[in-house]
Amino acid sequence: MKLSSIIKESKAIQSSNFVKTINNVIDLLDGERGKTGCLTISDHLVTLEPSGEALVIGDLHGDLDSLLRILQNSGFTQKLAKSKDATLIFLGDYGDRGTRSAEVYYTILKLKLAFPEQVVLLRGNHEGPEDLKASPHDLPLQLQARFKENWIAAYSKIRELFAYLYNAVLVEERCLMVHGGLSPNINSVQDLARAHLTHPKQDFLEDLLWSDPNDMVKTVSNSPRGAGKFFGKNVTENVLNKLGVKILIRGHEKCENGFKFNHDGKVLTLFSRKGAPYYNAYGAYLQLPLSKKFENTQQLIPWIHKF
Ligand SMILES: [Mn+2]
Repeated sequence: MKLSSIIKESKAIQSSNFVKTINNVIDLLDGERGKTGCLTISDHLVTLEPSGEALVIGDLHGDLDSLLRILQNSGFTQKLAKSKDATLIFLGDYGDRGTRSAEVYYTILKLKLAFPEQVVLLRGNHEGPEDLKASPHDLPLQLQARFKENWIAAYSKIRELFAYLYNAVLVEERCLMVHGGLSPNINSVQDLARAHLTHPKQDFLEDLLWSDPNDMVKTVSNSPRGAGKFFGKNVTENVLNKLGVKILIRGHEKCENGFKFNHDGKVLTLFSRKGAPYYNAYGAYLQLPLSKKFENTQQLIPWIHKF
């Protein structure tokens, strides 16, 4: 697998091959059950063995250059090829806003196909269910400009893919990773694993994809996003406790420095893209040693890389 050829391919790909690639990933995700390499899959929850290293990448929103830079700077595609306990985790929000949405989707899907047991694709709110569409959602326009009259096939196939993406990653006794945030009534790992099945009766999926930590909120309050909630430190402590983990790693919010802490360091936010329309000064990603136990995300500073 050569990263530079995938990137080159992603810029030249036709609608039919784009659709074929998505189909291959849907088949792959549909068949993932139980133990597969270092991953254990139950419904839409991935549990990771606490060994080796994970590269964690936050929101990309159509920023292909940052994705390429992160993979090159970290040397992680070589690590994936060399060692089975290297895991690449994306926190969701691959498309919309940036101009290279199709290319970003294509690249992450090719990485999943190249290293099926080592790549985890989480679901972001921009990959949400039909009744919770993010706005503005310019992916359809980008696909139209890109694939002309064949754009509808590409768009309906990628919407089909969204329903197969994972809700959360759990590293036992260590950390939880989701795109957005926590739901106050989550009691068990099954609530995470089955959130897409209990939606919309329960608000678990909505909160995992949409919610934001807030330091001024005690429990929960309404979110200006129109979906999800603001959740307070009490919710973070309660839910992490119930899941038997110490810290939460998530994306979803623009960070001026590429990352930020909330809830006295119990929550780390990563934002891994730059440029329009956010214009944050830095993007950031995390290279996490999975065996180490961290009580607080501020202890992760040596493993957070800014660019
Ligand atoms: Mn988001």
